[in-house]
Amino acid sequence: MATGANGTQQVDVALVGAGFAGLYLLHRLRKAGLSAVAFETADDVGGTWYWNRYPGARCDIATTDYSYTFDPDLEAAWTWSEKYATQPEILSYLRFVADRYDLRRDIRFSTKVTEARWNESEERWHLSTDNGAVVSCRFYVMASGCLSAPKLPEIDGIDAFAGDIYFTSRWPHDGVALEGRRVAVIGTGSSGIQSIPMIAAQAAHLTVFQRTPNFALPAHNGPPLPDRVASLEKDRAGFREQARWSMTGVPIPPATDFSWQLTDAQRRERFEKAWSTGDLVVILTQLWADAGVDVDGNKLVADLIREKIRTIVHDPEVAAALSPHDHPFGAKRPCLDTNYYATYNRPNVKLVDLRREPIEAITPSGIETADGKYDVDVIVFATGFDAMTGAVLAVHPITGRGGVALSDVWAKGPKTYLGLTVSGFPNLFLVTGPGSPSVFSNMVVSIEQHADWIVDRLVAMRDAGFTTIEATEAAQAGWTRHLADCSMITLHRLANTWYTGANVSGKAQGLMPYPGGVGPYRGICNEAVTRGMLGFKLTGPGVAAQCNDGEVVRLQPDVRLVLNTLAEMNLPTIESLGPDGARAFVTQFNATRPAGRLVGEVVDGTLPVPGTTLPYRLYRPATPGPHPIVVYFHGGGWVLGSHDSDDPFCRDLCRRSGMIFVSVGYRHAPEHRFPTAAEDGYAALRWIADHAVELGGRPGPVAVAGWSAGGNIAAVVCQLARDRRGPPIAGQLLVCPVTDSDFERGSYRDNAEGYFLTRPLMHWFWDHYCDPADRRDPRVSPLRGKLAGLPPAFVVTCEFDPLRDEGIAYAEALAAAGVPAKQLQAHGHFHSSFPMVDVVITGAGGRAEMAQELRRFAGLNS
Ligand code: NA7
Repeated sequence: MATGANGTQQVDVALVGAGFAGLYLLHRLRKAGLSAVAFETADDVGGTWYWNRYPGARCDIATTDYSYTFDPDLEAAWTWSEKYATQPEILSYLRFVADRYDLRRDIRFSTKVTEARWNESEERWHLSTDNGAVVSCRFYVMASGCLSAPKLPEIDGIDAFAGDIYFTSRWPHDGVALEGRRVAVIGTGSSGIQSIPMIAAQAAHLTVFQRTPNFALPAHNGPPLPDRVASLEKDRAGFREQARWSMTGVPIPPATDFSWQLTDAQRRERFEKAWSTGDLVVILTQLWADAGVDVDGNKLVADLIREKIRTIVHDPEVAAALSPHDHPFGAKRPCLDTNYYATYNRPNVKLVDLRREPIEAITPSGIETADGKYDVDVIVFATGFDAMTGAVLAVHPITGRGGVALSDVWAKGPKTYLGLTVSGFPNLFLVTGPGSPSVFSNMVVSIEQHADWIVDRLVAMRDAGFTTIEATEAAQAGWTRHLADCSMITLHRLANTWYTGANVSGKAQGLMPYPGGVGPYRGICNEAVTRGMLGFKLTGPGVAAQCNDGEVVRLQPDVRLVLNTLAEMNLPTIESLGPDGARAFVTQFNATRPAGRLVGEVVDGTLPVPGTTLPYRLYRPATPGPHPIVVYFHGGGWVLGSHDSDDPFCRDLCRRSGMIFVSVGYRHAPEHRFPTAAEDGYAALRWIADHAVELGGRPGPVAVAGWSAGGNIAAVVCQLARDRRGPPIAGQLLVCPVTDSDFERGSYRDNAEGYFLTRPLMHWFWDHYCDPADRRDPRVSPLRGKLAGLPPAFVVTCEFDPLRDEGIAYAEALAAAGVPAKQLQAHGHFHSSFPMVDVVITGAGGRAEMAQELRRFAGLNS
């Protein structure tokens, strides 16, 4: 650290905050030989644990996991007294860490940075403060937390109140005497739910003003759980490494069974076990795999929690008011409590439901609602924070390149690259910023990951002679899109919460934390580095500038996971297995999938076609019939597949569309070459259409659908039905169809390798099915057929699929021929995305669109 001629303090790195993030950063920077200073408005370390001193404040991630992991000696030197430590104990821990590593000497306490400005010519940040010297730093790091800017309560008349007002987020250090007093608490998030039982035990009377009920689970606090401590102590390094690559930052592998694979009794048993465990990560991830991603799977959990609330709370009206119905469980931060619901059985506690009687004003004597007047001596606001962006923007104005303000760049919502950097703001880093897992994770694990990533970059830059680093616009735009893709997996989009900015009036709305998981996110951050600092521009005096522009993730998040898993399995190529080997592989692969979701009825049967009979599987919706029929053709390159392989897809579309699906087991190549599959398909279509009523379906035109080679057959049978006078077809759903035998389209080149369906595999399929001389026949290349007069079409293509361009070409050619043809060009998806129903969750929107189009074909209301 140096002082310049004008009294300016010169450092390599300045940072804001002396909580978990700031302390670890200081330690790492010092070890890396970088000079650093941290600014902290408080007069001591602790960050969120310095300020949030309200009664009952505790962590809600178990202390075995809510600890630094960077130094095993530190872990050995500290023992937590409880499973969930109190605020004073966590604050003691952070003081212990600050002392142990002698960090205080680099912290300027009671100092607020009032402005940060990037100086273009010096390529340094200039910081003004309200206490002491101006600072010039090469790098500036916001370690200001996610929940550090309290939200204003937005209620009229606060100043008029004659009693005492307290905020949970700014609780007085010497406590508040509540004995004998009438207290109001406004807010029932974590802070309210933790403090209400404690306040109720002290106050003469407590009135809780609840706007939105929240899900809370008993913490069952006590000593640290012996089995967790034992598994940590058995293999500390392994335990920590597992946490770093887990989804939540806590090494508990998520459940893999889906709710529909479990009986009511099994689900209840799992729930009771989780309830008695008292662990948010357990209840959020251990019940069934669809609890966090599917509204039906989620409702099963929510119903069980609401049942618990009814059991605990004696007054049914109060229980009903405490039961959340407006958001899926987990979409809003659930809380861990100690006696929260039971507190409402106390005679001195009253719940006011603000949905029924909104607050009108605060008066000198208390709170007035639409229905009544509540006189109190004390009002406690547990009204939350301007989360994530607020924690950065509220600190001070930050002005980047060209005098641009971060508040302007983020006016319509935060934009970051990796949640770590912002384009236009060189050498600025955010720790657990918007766009990173942050509050969706064990914060300590995410903080350590960010601090390590930042310091490692600074060291690498120093070694290479670079002095500036800046995210590119393209990388940032790609990350913003990836974040939006990820947000489609979870149910967070269905709730108004501080995760989405909905709790602050006028704030831009959108999911801010990264919901793609801690481990996958860590992999992506590492990948940006190993791919040559992808998405960053680096410059320095005397070295050539480096800019490896691009997007680090272009695939949908779950597609990325699937492809990475497949790549790690190092499987032989399908074409190397021979047809029988490939079929055995597909069968074995399918056996590992979860059973498909329930539909009304599944019937296996056979149907006659010239020369043989074919198997079929019929899926009937659970709703009253008769239902319109969809004739479905499975994928598998005319060589592989069966109604088993596409079973989850058929079930999903049957449920969503409310239509009968009849999946046809047409004959395969190479035993039955072209045109057997097409002719089987046509004959089966004819038979199904003729027997619609016997099959329990609605008479009249059927629709056809198919995926991949099945999409090819579906397209072909539409042409045959037109030319052979029937049967009438209501519409065709073609999902990633083969439509042509031209292997030179761009998508064949772009996606030749790496996306499971490869160019060599497509050649192998074609060679087995069809002689080169026959490949221009419209019965295998429908794009080369006559297209006028065909039924309306919905053509779905995927970005990372060799077949993408021929699908698009078919849709365009249909439209040009006057056929109503709609398209879904699914970005970030691969050839198998849509049939992988329970794995590629991001395909759900596309599947919903397909079902809607099928209903439209059938003339059903959408
Ligand atoms: P939260 O979770 O944002 O909770 C704030 C609560 O205050 C919530 O129930 C709000 O209701 C309520 N609130 C906010 N403004 C008002 C007004 N104007 N009138 C009535 N009620 C209001 O903050 P916490 O401090 O409890 O917890 C933050 C995080 O810290 C927590 O999730 C953990 O991660 C730790 P709303 O839901 O907006 O209707």
